[in-house]
Amino acid sequence: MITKENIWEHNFAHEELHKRQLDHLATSLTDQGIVVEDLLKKLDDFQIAIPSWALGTGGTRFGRFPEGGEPRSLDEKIEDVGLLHQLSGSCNAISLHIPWDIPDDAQAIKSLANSFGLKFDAVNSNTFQDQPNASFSYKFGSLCHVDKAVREEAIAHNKSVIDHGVSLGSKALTVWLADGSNFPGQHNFREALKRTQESLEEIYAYLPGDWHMLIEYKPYEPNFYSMVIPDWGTSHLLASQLGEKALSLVDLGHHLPNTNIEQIVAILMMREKLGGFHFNDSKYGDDDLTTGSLKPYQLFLIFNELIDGTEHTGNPPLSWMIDASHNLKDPLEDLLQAVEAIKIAYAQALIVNRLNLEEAQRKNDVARAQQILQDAFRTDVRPLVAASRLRQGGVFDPVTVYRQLEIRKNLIQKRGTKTISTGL
Ligand code: PSV
Ligand code: MN
Ligand code: MN
Repeated sequence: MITKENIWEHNFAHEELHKRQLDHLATSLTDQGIVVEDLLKKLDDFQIAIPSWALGTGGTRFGRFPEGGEPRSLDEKIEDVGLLHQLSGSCNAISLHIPWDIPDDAQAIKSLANSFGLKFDAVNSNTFQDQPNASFSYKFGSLCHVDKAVREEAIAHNKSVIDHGVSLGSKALTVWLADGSNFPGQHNFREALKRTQESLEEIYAYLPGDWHMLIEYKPYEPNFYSMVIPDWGTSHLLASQLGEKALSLVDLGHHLPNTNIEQIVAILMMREKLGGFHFNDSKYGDDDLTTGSLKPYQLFLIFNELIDGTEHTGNPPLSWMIDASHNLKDPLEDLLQAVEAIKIAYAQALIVNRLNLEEAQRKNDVARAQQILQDAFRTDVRPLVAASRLRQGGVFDPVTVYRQLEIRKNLIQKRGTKTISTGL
């Protein structure tokens, strides 16, 4: 849908402007002793996975207002991620939810993805909904269920998700459990966690040698009195007991308001147990709004810890994914905005003067420490992010190109207005 000529024309038209902006920033960074080429290489390498369920219009339990042109199949979801990657140069992977996206012919799906330069990131299991033809219901839980037969069904499902992942070249299984209770007395907390641990052990034993299991936590929803894995401590406890292939996954929306997420990141990395991220933004809870739309400073502080942790701990490489819902905006525009926000926060954190920060911390110079962080945060690094995008074959201004080429209109013509996407 986007030709090389489209990209060339747009980039050519903005060449002068881009050069002027970049020169200005590069001069200022060089004056600070920063090697701009090193920064660009790090930005080039930073790739964010897109979940297969985020490409359609989202919704709430009150309603959904689809834009049209939504992908009707896994093939079309891959095409959409290919489009995002073509524009941004930063989305080289797709993350599947099974059974929403069962790859019937793994080889064909893999080669379609390859043709867009895409790989398969972590595969996600789903035991939070009953599946058609299932023998048992997850109404009262899955891996924690009191009935062994239900637990076995959920374990078998997770194993089959691993099998699908293996056939696609994925290297991680993400487990998010909706398991929990809605009323006091419903669960024996200790026993529910113990059963979950035992179920996870069986899934862990099935993991291929070079795989990771990423354990997500969430304080509430869909259960509102207790969740079996409510917080990073419980996730870390499970991951530690399981073994070195099990790691915790931080979804930015899965915290109670005002939680210090950057501190959680630092501690998990210190323990070498942080496995990945689900990016989104929120005001209240798991709002799943566009990353960086509400709390860009928090996002920057998180990246600041991620970089510090990468330099000072042996934490394994992380899996990055956007996990947001697009209720009002065109999902593809929203995802492009999220990718940009993530790369901006990363670039800002990369330019933090760490030697000066360490010195300020050693001397208890609180005001200077704050100043150092805010100097980086208040730097407009967008020209640097654009430069990296252009090096990756992307465009100067992704959303503008998306609009000028009327991509949504084309998608609606091709796919219709009434498509119903899988997912939430
Ligand atoms: C749950 O709220 C979650 O964040 C998990 O990552 C799920 O897999 C995803 O949303 C999609 O339902
Ligand atoms: Mn998530
Ligand atoms: Mn969530």
